[in-house]
Amino acid sequence: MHQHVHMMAGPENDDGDTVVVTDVKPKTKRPPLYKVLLLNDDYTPMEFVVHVLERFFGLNHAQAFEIMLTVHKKGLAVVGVFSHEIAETKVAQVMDYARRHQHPLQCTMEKEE
Ligand code: TYC
Repeated sequence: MHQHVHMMAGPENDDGDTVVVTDVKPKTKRPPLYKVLLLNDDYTPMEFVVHVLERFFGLNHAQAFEIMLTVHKKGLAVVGVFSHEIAETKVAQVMDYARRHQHPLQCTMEKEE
């Protein structure tokens, strides 16, 4: 545990300086994690979304189909949780892949609480 030393001298203190030692909380914050979200739309084919989830998120077909259906019914779903750099890469890969195939599929990221 790290400590701070305080030297205190007061006018009405006749015994000289007083040493006060206080503990300092070790501040090693883990880096924040980011949720990658897939958004529903009316035009992107279901099979394309399933393919995207398999290709970029390492899901098997059943997992990918399940998440695709959740997005379709609820409007969005978390498809994974990653470091900032990995999340940014996934979002860029999905957005670029959708654009190249002329689908309006949207993918975003959001800091985890
Ligand atoms: N709603 C789309 C459809 O009915 C399917 C879809 C699912 C689109 C998930 C986007 O992220 C999405 N064809």
